Amino acid sequence: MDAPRAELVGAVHGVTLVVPCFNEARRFVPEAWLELIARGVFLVLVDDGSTDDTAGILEALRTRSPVAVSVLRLTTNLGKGEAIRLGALRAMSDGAVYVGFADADGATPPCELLRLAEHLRSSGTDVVLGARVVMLGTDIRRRAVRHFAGRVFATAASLVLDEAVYDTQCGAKFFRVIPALRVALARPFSSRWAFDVELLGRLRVGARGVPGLGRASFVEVPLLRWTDVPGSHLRFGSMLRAAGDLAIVALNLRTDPNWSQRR
Ligand SMILES: Nc1nc2c(ncn2[C@@H]2O[C@H](COP(=O)(O)OP(=O)(O)O)[C@@H](O)[C@H]2O)c(=O)[nH]1
Ligand SMILES: [Mg+2]
Repeated sequence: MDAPRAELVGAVHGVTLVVPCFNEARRFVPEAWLELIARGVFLVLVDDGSTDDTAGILEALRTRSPVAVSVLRLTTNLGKGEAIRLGALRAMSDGAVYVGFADADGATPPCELLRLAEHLRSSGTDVVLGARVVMLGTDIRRRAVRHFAGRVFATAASLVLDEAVYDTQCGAKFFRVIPALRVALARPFSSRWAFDVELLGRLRVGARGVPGLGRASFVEVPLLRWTDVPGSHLRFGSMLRAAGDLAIVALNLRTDPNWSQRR
């Protein structure tokens, strides 16, 4: 069966995509990111303390496209969540209207990233999450073990967030730059392995003087294509730690003074 076709939509302005990169020299394909740049997307490439040639590869892309690409280099490995948080802070201080993030391995193709960004721009919602829903008409290639582990995790994450979220862990997400996002990203995540859930929770509860986002501000958009690219850094132990992190996120949310007032 042919893969479903998703056309590249026209230019989407004001979008900066943060790409966390940890030892991605072999999986980072510059051409894919150039497709996004050609559509007006800005990139913040975060080298998360890589020890391979990631730094050189990211710098080469920046040299090819110095206006659209910036590189943030972390000297030690801080983990995906912190890499994304620091990249998003950079994007926001550079004036991004919408900030997204996507995995460096190209699991979500450029046309799908553009479709998510366009959905955010045109829909009036504040957060758009890519969802890897395996159904007729989609081409979602994920190893069975990751699929089922992901389903268990997403079910637990939904309980933690008290919201039915199908896929909290998809690497492709876009956010409107609004005060709730700024406060959600203002301090480091307490969880290294469940930071996506922590971020969604922070957006729901807000902070003093900044109301959290209501349920209607979030939408999940099923992806037409997604591929589990070989060479993952995630180990079985990380999955176990993610479960522990979820418990911490749940506790933090339940003890937040704004939790009971969320809309
Ligand atoms: N696992 C891991 N990924 C990181 C880290 N820092 C950044 N990343 C990035 O997170 C993204 C997802 O990584 P990957 O290993 O493909 O995880 P998977 O897709 O969940 O199997 C990639 O862009 C990585 O480069 C880190 O410390 N650990
Ligand atoms: Mg991956």
